[in-house]
Amino acid sequence: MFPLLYAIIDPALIETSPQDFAARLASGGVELVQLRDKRAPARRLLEESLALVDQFASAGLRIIVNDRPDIAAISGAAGVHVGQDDLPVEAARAICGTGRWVGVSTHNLSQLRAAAATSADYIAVGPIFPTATKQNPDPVVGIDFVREARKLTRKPLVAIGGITIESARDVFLAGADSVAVIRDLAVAPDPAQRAHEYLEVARESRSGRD
Ligand code: TZP
Ligand code: MG
Repeated sequence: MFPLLYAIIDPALIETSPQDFAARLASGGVELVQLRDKRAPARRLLEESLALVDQFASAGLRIIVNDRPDIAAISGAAGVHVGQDDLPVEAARAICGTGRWVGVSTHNLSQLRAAAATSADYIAVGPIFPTATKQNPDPVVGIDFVREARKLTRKPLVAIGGITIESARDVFLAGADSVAVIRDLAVAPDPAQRAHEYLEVARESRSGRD
């Protein structure tokens, strides 16, 4: 089963190091983490990714690198996440191989259909709600988009954008396999506890759904 919570670490939003934050998330039950550092030059991103992979890969935490298939592969990460302006899925696949995940972001139905026809291991859809985390976000797609997306693909669907612990249940009920969360984890007084709450909500809502 695809991990129910996809925690994204943006070093600009946290006060501790990415490793420290990842450790807290892992203690809350998180199995999938993305390193999303838009400010880091390639070398620093590589160092950050290597540090996370070295510390957590043996503990069963999958580290996904945002934007950069080369850095994902070189650092031994579990995968890469690409957007519509990054390398296309099959180009990322050529670098990362089949042993790593390649995930892709989509923001409308035509992008979703195109992504469904690729080798992507999962498809992200959003922004579901308004978000201040992403610069120049695409238009909000709403929860109904998750329902539409669910009809179009059997690939794991990850909902992203403005998701909070209060809204997560409805997102799962609409058909998401996982929720990707940045800010609501970063600002939580206890990120481990918040992660645990997401996993509880996910299990409850999905058991009512299936
Ligand atoms: N892609 C679509 S919305 C978004 C990304 C990377 C940001 C999500 O961050 P948050 O803080 O969970 O709204
Ligand atoms: Mg990107």
